Amino acid sequence: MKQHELADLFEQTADLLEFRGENPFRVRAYRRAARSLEGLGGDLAGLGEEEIRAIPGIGADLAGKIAEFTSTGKVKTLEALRRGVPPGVLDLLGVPGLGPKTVKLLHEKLRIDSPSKLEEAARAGRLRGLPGIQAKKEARILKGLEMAGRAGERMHLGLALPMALEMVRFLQGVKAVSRVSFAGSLRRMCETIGDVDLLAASRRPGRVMEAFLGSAFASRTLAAGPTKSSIVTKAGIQVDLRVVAPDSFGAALQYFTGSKEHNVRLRERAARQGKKVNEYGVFASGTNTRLAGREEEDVYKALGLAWIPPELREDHGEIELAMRRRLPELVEAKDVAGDFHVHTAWSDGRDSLEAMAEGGRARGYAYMAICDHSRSLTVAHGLSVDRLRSQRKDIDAWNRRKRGPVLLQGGEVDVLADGSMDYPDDVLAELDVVIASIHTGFTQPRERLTERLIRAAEHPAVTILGHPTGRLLGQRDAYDVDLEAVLRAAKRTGTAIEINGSPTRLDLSDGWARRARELGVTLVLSTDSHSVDQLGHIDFALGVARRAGVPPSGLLNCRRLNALRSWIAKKRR
Ligand code: DGT
Ligand code: CA
Ligand code: CA
Ligand code: ZN
Repeated sequence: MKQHELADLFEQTADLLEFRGENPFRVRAYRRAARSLEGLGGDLAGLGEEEIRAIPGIGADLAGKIAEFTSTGKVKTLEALRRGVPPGVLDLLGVPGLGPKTVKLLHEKLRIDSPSKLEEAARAGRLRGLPGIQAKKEARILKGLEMAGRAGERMHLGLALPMALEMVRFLQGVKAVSRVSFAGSLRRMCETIGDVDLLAASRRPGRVMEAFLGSAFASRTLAAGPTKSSIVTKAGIQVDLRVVAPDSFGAALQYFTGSKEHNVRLRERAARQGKKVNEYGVFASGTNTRLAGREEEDVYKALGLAWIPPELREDHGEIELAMRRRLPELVEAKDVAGDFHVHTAWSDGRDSLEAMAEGGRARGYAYMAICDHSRSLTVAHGLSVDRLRSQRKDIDAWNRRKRGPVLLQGGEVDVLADGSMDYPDDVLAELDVVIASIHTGFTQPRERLTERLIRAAEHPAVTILGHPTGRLLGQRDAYDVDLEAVLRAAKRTGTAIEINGSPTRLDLSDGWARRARELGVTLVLSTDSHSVDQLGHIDFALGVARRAGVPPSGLLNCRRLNALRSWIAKKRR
């Protein structure tokens, strides 16, 4: 199955030859060979010299290079060609939408030899006026650069998880596949993901690879081997697929879920017990007898451990806890009785209050708090006191229909610059739930911001502090606040702290959620939904809570409605 790798190599060779202005016939020969190889079923390694020569577009010269590649994994003359151009030019050739002719032109006319220089020139408008480059082409180049830049960045769960699930479903439909899972940082529900790791069990790995590489997901092949391949999707996301024998599936799933640090600890433990763990199974070191491998549970059991949920596998003491059978009871999706922090079209949500309620109903929620923005947040159509009271009528009307979920009227009420709330106390008292959030004035000094949040926590009507650090993953850091002091204030005042499940926030982070738990602060999972589909973001909040070791008893969402109401009332008394 090396032909995909080889096809990419030939394709790159054609680009390099074209960049150097070499004979167009040679360029075309490489491109044609690359296309033939891509279209080839079966395994190249099994073919003899004669059969290789019979492939359309492969002459004696290229057949020799293929033979060299299958035996040594590289082609010397092509490597030399690559070494002959500045490394930045190779990067330029990899920018989506930028062909070798344009790269050559840019290099000759403007001495551009790296993506960063190209971006600079494009932004300064220096590309225009080159033959064939107008505003439209310039915009396309900038877009391509942006995509190329993103390829190296970490992505958030909202992008990675739906895509991985789609690929898992696709692989489940492949006949040769018996089991599929995603692994790696995604299975551990890390807040950002470097690449997506997929694992499949099959007795015919070649078939699986063929289906995967030929699927609509793969826009570019990075590596193609008999049991391991890597592709890049159109969105620039790298996906690794490994195929293992069914009786190694559990061991491989354990191995490729990581984290690396967790696996190192596990191997150390195994060594002390005279055992060996790898992606094929657990073995007795002396005799090489296989002790486990088919199921992940068995792998842990063979080492005298309880199965450890993937979210805890970060070498934060979980192996010790598994040994003593003291792992925390982690919250599960079924424990979540409702969502807080749900926006509707009354403020800046996309969907109507009724649609959001129906969405909660479809999720089987017992209750849901509608928390639209407060009056000063005009950019988000924050509700005036009058509109807030009109909304109450809609909420009452829904509740009279006696269709679940019970709606609570809440508000996401802005904490103003001085720490006071954006509605008067008598209005706050009318609300069933109050989330206090900061949306303006992030740049206040640390003491002011900390004071501001503590003052909000001290307000008797405030139930929850919303997205407490204001961070936006990859865009905006947490604001400068003494979170430890805020958490202590939350504990002291009986205020809950939100774990905001919006994949661009995940605010609290897992580390701070763990700290909140240690301090005995009650946490709340919420989605900050602005549309029905975003109600699904509860899974990401769940991921944070599980990584933080939070049990159902630590969450406001896992209480029955009556218990919830009395918890809220207690602070208000
Ligand atoms: P990422 O992709 O940066 O978000 O993080 P991971 O954890 O998904 O890392 P990745 O994709 O490089 O590898 C997936 C898993 O494979 C990793 O969590 C543990 C396992 N793994 C990878 N390389 C090694 C290694 O050198 N030693 C061990 N023990 N495990 C490894
Ligand atoms: Ca990964
Ligand atoms: Ca990987
Ligand atoms: Zn908000």
